[in-house]
Amino acid sequence: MTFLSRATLSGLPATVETPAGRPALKTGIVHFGPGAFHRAHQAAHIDRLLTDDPRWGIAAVSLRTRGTVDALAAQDGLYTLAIRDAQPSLRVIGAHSAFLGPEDAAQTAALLADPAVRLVTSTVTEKGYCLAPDGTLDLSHSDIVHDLAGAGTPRSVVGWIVLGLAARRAAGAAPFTVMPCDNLADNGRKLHAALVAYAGQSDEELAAWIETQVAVPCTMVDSITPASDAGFLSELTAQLGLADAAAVQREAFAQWVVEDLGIDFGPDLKAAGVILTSDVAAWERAKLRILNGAHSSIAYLGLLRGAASVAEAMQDAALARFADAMVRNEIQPFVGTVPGLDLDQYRADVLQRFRNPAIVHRLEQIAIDGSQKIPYRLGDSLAANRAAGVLPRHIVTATAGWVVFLHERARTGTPIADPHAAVIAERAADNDAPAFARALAERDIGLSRAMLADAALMAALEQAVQA
Ligand code: CS2
Repeated sequence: MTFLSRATLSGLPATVETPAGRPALKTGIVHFGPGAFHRAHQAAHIDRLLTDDPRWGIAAVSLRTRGTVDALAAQDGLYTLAIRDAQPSLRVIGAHSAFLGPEDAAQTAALLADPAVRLVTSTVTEKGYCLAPDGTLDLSHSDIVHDLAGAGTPRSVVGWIVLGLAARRAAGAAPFTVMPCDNLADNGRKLHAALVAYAGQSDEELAAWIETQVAVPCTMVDSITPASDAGFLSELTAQLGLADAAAVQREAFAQWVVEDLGIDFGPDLKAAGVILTSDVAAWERAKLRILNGAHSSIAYLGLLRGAASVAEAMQDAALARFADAMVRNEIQPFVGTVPGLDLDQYRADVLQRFRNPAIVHRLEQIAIDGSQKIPYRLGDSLAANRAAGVLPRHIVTATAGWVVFLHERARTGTPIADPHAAVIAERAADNDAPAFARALAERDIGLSRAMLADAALMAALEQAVQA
């Protein structure tokens, strides 16, 4: 089987856009977590800059497994981005300049210390930041405990970034900018505080330097990117006439909003298609609560109703109506205004994107790591409603959907993909579903302990779980 590489690039069908003829890349960005979302989103943006300005190649660093970086390296960093939408297209991305796995710690450290690297970005999922339920660094997290002990190379992205920043400071060099690109509200603020807290455990001066000298903008990232499953890869092989082990697929829509801190990020992000705004929080709120809130609701309720993909769940008229009513009546009123965004239109567009027939986005993929997602996606809207004295029945039902989903999985011995899976299974075994909901809240797992003091809310949740 022939794979995509620089040598085979010219054999691709003429309809495929390629970076052929591009000058050799230098590394100006280090990225932790080169999964499908990064390759389909950030790398596709940065790729647009590189023909004219090859300084901003991305070093892909994978902290857990080598699979992706090896596949990328074997293909000279080239891979296909398949746009699956009303107007499908194929484009080869060539934005990566280095491929580093867990064993390549020395090279990763050297790049972080190199002043040519201006930006350190991450897509490590919500749980990758090792935060406690209150959003601060979880100092009892096993990776953080390991990294703070200082024996061996860091396991956490927080540990790695602080290591890199410490090297910059020791050399009297300017810091790099840190840019988290995961679906957490206030992601920049939270990561910045986590870096300061981590550094402060051993070096107060470094912590103060990170606090005052390092920029960590908040970001909002958006593009529906289903996992690259075997079906997609084999279909693509037929289209390309060769194999591509690092290919990704996504919808046409892609948005990357970055907090405008009035600083030079290095690469010209605006030219890469990034929206720079001082009000990223409003964009984040709209996206996390409307898109991701509806996504997770549809995932859990859809799975309980026997659907497998988002598009299939949207064919379930009752579920589609539920999602629309929840967003319209219970989420949108508490999002606030987003300059330049019409929320009614946004809701309609998002639900339309969910119906994209060209994409098979498995509900199981979205259902992963619910304890890390529910607080931002549904919990914040729930709290906003309660603060206004409203009991939002749809959000309560969607939250109950998550609880019942977990309870059923645990009861039938089906594996649960969640960092709290062990406790979840244990609590589910000992309790009926309503008591299980309470047990989750008591432990701040997905639900918040504060909910327990809200008798009307707990009664509604227990009732919804029962139903
Ligand atoms: C999804 C998101 O997997 C999930 O949890 O809700 O990855 C979603 O597809 C993206 O945030 C869309 O931008």
